[in-house]
Amino acid sequence: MAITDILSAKDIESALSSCQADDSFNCKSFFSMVGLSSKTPDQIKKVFGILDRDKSGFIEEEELQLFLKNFSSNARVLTSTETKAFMAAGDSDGDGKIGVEEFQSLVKA
Ligand SMILES: [Ca+2]
Repeated sequence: MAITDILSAKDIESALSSCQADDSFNCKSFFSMVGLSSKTPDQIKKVFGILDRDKSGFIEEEELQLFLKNFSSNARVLTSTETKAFMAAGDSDGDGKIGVEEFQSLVKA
């Protein structure tokens, strides 16, 4: 299962080029540019499964930091400011990690 099975390579390229500079990443804009916001809950769940690298059922902070690398291995890691802001946006129950339902709500928000 590759991320390009769900998202278009062209959209991924534009989304990545929009946040090349440190601290320019915004999860809402990224989800929209990459075309994820318009996907079905099931497709969003599949993307979640890719982001959850250790298959723990949650996206932890270390995985969030590597978020852009799931779209291209050459992409940068998120800064700690970006990672914390992303976590704060998605972690609605405050357990320090993002579950699949939290991720689906964040993407659709
Ligand atoms: Ca995980």
